[in-house]
Amino acid sequence: MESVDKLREELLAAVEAAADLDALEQVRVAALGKKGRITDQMKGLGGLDPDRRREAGQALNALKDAVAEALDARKAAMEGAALDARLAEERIDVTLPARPEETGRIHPISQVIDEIVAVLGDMGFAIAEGPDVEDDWHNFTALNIPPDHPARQEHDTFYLPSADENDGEQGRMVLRTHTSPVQIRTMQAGPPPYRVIVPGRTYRCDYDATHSPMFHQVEGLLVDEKTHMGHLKGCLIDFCRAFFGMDDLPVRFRPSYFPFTEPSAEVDIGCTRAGGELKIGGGDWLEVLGAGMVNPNVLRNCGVDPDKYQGFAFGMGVERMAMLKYGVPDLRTFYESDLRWLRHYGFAALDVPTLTGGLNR
Ligand code: 2NL
Repeated sequence: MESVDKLREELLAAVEAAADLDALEQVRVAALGKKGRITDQMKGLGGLDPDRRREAGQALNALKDAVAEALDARKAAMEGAALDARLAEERIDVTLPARPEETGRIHPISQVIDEIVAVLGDMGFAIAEGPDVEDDWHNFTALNIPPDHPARQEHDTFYLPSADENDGEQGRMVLRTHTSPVQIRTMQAGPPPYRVIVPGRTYRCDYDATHSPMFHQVEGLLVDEKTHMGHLKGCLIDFCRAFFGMDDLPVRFRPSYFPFTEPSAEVDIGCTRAGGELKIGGGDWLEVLGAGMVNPNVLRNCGVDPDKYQGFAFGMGVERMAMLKYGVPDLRTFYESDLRWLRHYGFAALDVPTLTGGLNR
């Protein structure tokens, strides 16, 4: 039999000398494998007399344990070093600005929603969202829209098939015709104050140069104990001037009617019409928003006490705002997925919307 001490020295040296995990595995096989040096020695034990056998057996077992332990330690060290190297190699600076996307464009509808949200978000409004498929109660009844209102007729509203299983407690299911049901749900969910804006898709059965069956709105709702028409005016004047990027943009409020607000107003901004062209700013008027003080019936429908709380609401069409701000002449082109159109009217990705938006880039 070889000297156990000599073998130990030799094998431990080989473990230390192994340069990588493959080399280490070769050392393991050569020592502890089926035909390994230690295994060979173990097989030789049978030919010894009992006293020698016990002594040599113990020595070989101790050697086996020592070599196995050295192999484990060396493997752990190698793996630790490999991980350290990878961590050093793959370190990334997450504070670096992202590289601008060269080819993709942001659709003007997305851009304009981002810009509207940036202005109103800066004023303290939070974003609320809700389902596109609504029930009759949230879309109409809660909003003080009477059963015979023209908007409820088949030709304006997309009704879901009137199978009984589609008609909940709250009436037939519809594709929401405005984003107002989300404000209704916000009010139902807890007590005032409310300061929310609701961007989202809306649907009406209508299709021509200025109407698309699917379009986008942003609505807003602010309800507190002493909110009044002055707040509505200040908020929407500031909004129009920030969104269109014009500090002295004329803004006027014209009396109007909505079932869900009382009093109601249409908001016009100054514009100039010259030779078929429309420019923002000037002495002519252009309608951009609808607004009003929330009708007490609507508050009551949502469990809010109209003797304690009052507030204002407003709504705007995103397509219309985009057409006005960026000079898109035909609404239908928003949904044609024409890449040449998108390259022309689209926006660079990561062009973070500022309060004045994309015009001043
Ligand atoms: C428009 C006019 C408006 C509202 C929307 C609203 C919502 C609730 C209560 C009261 Cl929950 N009002 N929304 C109010 C006035 C006008 O939209 O021209 N939209 C495109």
